[in-house]
Amino acid sequence: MKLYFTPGTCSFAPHIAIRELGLDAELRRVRIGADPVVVADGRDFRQINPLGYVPVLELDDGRVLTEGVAMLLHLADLKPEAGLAPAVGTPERDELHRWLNFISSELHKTFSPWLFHPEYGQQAADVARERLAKRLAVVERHLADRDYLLGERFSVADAYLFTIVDWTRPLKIALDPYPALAAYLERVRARDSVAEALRREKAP
Ligand SMILES: N[C@@H](CCC(=O)N[C@@H](CS)C(=O)NCC(=O)O)C(=O)O
Repeated sequence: MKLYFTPGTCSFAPHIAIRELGLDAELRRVRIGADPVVVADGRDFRQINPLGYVPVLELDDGRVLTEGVAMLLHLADLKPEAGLAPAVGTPERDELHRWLNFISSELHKTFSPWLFHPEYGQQAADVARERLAKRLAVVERHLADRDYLLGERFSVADAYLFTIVDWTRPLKIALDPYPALAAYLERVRARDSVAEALRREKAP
């Protein structure tokens, strides 16, 4: 399989999942923006994803999967024994879906684009920061008495939450009001999968 990625973006979430599962994946770096291109060959990335978004996962059967959440579930289900997603039909699986959707619609799309695109203006950024604070407080309360979103065990929702909430660093959003979340980020950052994914994304 091939993962189209851009360092520092949401494509880091499926990359963490790939490393957690020890899967063999070819990495294809993309330069996103107005004219997104696949760095290696200069191909117009919109031929692969018309919206120009990373991540994209090209599967071995030739299918092209867009949407990070779909990728995370696909990857986790390749190796159910790794426990990155609870079994279908269980209450824990419902929790996983709930968190993946929350991260995608309430966190990811509040950070991005509103806090990464100055052209939307200061008012949009202020509103986004306010909305984000309420949503981070929800996560903070949830993590107060558990190590990971689903409890004891790391799941693909953690790969996604870590990736998105770590954007607080470049955006200089202080985590003082969220001590459990801050500790959680360091817990996830310490995982071998995260270090390995970072190392590979930095490789030339
Ligand atoms: N709905 C997509 C959104 C992906 C997305 O927002 N990707 C960002 C990086 S985090 C991107 O590629 N942005 C490029 C752009 O806005 O032109 C998903 O969840 O996979």
